[in-house]
Amino acid sequence: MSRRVVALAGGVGGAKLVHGLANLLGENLSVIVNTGDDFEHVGLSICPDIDTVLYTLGGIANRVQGWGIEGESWSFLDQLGRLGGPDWFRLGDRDLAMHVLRTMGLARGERLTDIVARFAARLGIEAVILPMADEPVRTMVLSGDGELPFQDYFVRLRCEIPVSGFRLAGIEMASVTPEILTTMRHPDLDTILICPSNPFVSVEPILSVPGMRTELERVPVIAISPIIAGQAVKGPAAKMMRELDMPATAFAVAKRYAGLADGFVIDHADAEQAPAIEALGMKVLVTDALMRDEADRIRLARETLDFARSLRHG
Ligand code: FO1
Repeated sequence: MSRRVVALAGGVGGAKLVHGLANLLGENLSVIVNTGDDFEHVGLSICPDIDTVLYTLGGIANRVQGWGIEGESWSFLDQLGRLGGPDWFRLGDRDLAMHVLRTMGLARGERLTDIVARFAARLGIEAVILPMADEPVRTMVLSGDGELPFQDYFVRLRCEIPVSGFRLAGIEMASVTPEILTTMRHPDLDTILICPSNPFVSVEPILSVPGMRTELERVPVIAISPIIAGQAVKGPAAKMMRELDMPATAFAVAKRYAGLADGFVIDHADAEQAPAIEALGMKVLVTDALMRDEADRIRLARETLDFARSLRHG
């Protein structure tokens, strides 16, 4: 029997586990990707998390920075800066092709879902990659008296300002796509995974799409902690937790997923938190949750799928 798996993912951290899962599951993997990080920049529609997943599964990602394309050149960006344009967001020459084609497709009235499916096919990707919604949703970062778009916070300001909350602009107009509904209701779907992505700005936008949460009630949901030993594996998750008056722990992440996740995966470094997480009503898998290389990605993916199977049978 072919078991189908859905993964909810943000950018770099999520894409690593997705890569491991894709190795094991091929076309039986569907990935629902955050679009809250998307923005319009120099006239182009940029979808950073979708592109990170596309480049990673397409085998062309820059492994060191986690986003963008390996062996990229920067002539466009250099000239943009020389002419006084905004060069704080680094658009590589090859990466530009994706943004240009996507912008053209959206301008023609195509759905983001269809555009992404075409890119995935062109890159030889077997897994199904689904934007969380076709309508634009934009994560706004609240700080002090104001708010600013996510990429301004993340890239331009290097996460240096303290956050006090988030607003998902446009979320009330967003809806679960027909492709996501079909995927979530597939009779062979047996596990939904929440990747080790930022719980506030990667996972929360996906869960906030109206109608999404009820689609997560049919099969076991397993979340993998993005926090190991009090630190985010990647990005500002731990810093955000502290600024939001939460301890930066795997347990605090598990608490956010209480009532939603049936299982939670943590690192050996956080093993002492397992009983408290189990008291939230989840089973816990303690393992090596850090993905240093491709072998780790596949190992963690396999262990997580085995864990999911044990929950169904046990
Ligand atoms: N991240 C950066 O830290 N600096 C950049 O200049 C940058 C450019 C960029 C261009 C295209 C793209 O698809 C992603 C890019 N990212 C960049 C990554 C992105 O901002 C973040 O990884 C995600 O939004 C967070 O998940």
